[in-house]
Amino acid sequence: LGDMSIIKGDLRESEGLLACLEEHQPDEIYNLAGPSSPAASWDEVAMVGDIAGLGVGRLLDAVRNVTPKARFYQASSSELFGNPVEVPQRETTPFQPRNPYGISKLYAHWLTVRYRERYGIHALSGILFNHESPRRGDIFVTRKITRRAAEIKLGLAAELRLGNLDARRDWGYAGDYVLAMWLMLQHQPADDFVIGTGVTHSVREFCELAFARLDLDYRDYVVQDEAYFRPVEPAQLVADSSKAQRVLGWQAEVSFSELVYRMVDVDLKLLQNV
Ligand code: G4F
Repeated sequence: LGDMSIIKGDLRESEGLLACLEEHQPDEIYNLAGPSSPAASWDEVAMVGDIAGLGVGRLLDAVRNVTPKARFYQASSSELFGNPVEVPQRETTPFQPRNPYGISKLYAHWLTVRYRERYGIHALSGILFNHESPRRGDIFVTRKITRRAAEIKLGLAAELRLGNLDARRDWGYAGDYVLAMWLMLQHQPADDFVIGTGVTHSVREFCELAFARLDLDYRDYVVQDEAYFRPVEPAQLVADSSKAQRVLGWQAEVSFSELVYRMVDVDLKLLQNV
């Protein structure tokens, strides 16, 4: 970990947050904490609201009281747009979240904006679209596909069961998005930004590339299963990141195919090294 030290904390407990800031006096705070599955948030509504919503209020209060000069980044999400009223979505697109995850994130988003206005702290939100990497958990579709494709290639699995293959997302590489978070915090004055690639792909296209990387045809292995379908799919979530490009000089560098290949290659290597 080099110079890094890990201190455990809980967004449900103000005392721990206050003590952590008092002891470490951070210059920059990135709040990426919280449950991250929009689909699963229906099964744990109160917990999601407590951490992803109220928890951000506890943290912002600790920041303004203990380290008011610190810069604060809040991880907002394209889920704020829900079923969007315009395509693509930008900073001024109205929010209408469709699940407890998005609703909790919306509370946190507005608190961040209002703390900035009311208390003058350097707090901002990054409204990030889906960002993926080999570190992604396999409850999310990208990693579910790449891990299972690698297992199939090695004869460790026979099929991959997925939900809606025609669902589309604006998928980017997480490393690019972490750079965007950092750039946002360096910029004066504090402001909110939409971050995404501006291009959507279907789950089917993701499968096609992932399996092809392993010289396989996804149609031989992928099975659509009603159990993984979502009752409501956002119509067209796609980012307009022109403000980030203009103001921060940011744009996504890793292409969709490169992202898929990186994830597949790492999963294959991980399984071969077991
Ligand atoms: O990978 P997903 O589960 O990601 P989702 O719901 O878009 O959420 C992610 O991105 C958000 C926006 O950045 C974040 F706020 C959130 O925290 C998280 O990082 O689903 C992507 C798409 C959906 O349309 C889903 O219906 O894939 C479709 N899908 C099709 N089959 C599946 C499956 N998703 C999952 N998880 N599993 C499937 O079998």
